[in-house]
Amino acid sequence: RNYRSHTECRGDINRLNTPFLAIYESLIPAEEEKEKQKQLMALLDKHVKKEWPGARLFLYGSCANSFGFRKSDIDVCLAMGDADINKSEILLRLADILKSDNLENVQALTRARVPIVKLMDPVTGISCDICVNNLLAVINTKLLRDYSKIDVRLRQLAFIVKHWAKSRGVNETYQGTLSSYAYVLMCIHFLQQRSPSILPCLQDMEITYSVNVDNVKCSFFDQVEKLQGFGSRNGEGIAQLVWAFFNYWAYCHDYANDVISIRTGSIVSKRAKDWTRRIGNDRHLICIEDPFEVSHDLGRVVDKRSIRVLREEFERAAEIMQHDPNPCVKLFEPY
Ligand code: 3AT
Ligand code: MG
Repeated sequence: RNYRSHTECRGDINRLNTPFLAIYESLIPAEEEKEKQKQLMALLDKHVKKEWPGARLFLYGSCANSFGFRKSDIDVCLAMGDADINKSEILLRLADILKSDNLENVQALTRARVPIVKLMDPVTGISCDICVNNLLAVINTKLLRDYSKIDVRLRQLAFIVKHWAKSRGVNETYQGTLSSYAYVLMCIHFLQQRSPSILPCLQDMEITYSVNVDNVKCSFFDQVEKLQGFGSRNGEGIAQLVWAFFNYWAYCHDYANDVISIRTGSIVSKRAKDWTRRIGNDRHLICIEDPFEVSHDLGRVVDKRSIRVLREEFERAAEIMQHDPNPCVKLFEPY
């Protein structure tokens, strides 16, 4: 490789806080979007309750974890209580019910990896995907949202990183790059590791919230209002953090041996998880442990070709952050 780690950041880094914050502000959704989401949820809830009185609807994913851009689609989970159901049957029935209201493009995709009903609501203009009993996603959505309430720099960093990943074409799991969920975990891990740390490890504190989902125990500290000011001993601004984030993934992360783990608030070894060998399609070329499904590596979609693309993009971003006079333009240039 041509470049080495920059142990020292450029001297004018804090000059870049203002333009990065302006980008962040331009991406966050307006308040009225929340109202429209509620309106659509109320409509869906009415139909669902009529057919299945014991069922419940939850928002999950970026529309509920606080890391969603403006005008995003919403992800909804239909929780049926009973685990022993035929998902395809439920989805087909749900699609029939919703077609009879004036919702548009209602389609049941029962053969997808995560089977869903898709639809568009012409009144609010919102598109939505509804899945069945995907409760771990509802819980990991809460964990991410709770982290975002502790220090605003997480939300700022994750928006910049997601915006970069979408602009550079490295937010496409079907092409072997990483999901938005994986990028947010990378940001949480990174802020846990700053010194002094900007985020705590909620799964390593007193348990105030605990649920069992699909035989996985999900428990953590969720009284995050008590953690206001946790990161205030660390005075780093958003530009410094963006610089350090890319510097870490370009030059400091040990891809051969390390797994990042927000569950432990630290690094665990690939060897301890037995993620050293390729098994089937799982290659473990970049390792990001799911906080609840600990045998899941969010990096498992990454292959020999896409790991190169990813690492080259991390290096490009790190170089821009170190040297470019106007990084806020260059960083997000379409690929
Ligand atoms: P976008 O803003 O839509 O890019 P998102 O947060 O909605 O980001 P996804 O659409 O990729 O992210 O995923 C929706 C949610 O599904 C996010 C997370 O709660 C859950 N999820 C996604 N991938 C995984 C995974 N591999 N393991 C567990 N949960 C996941
Ligand atoms: Mg989404």
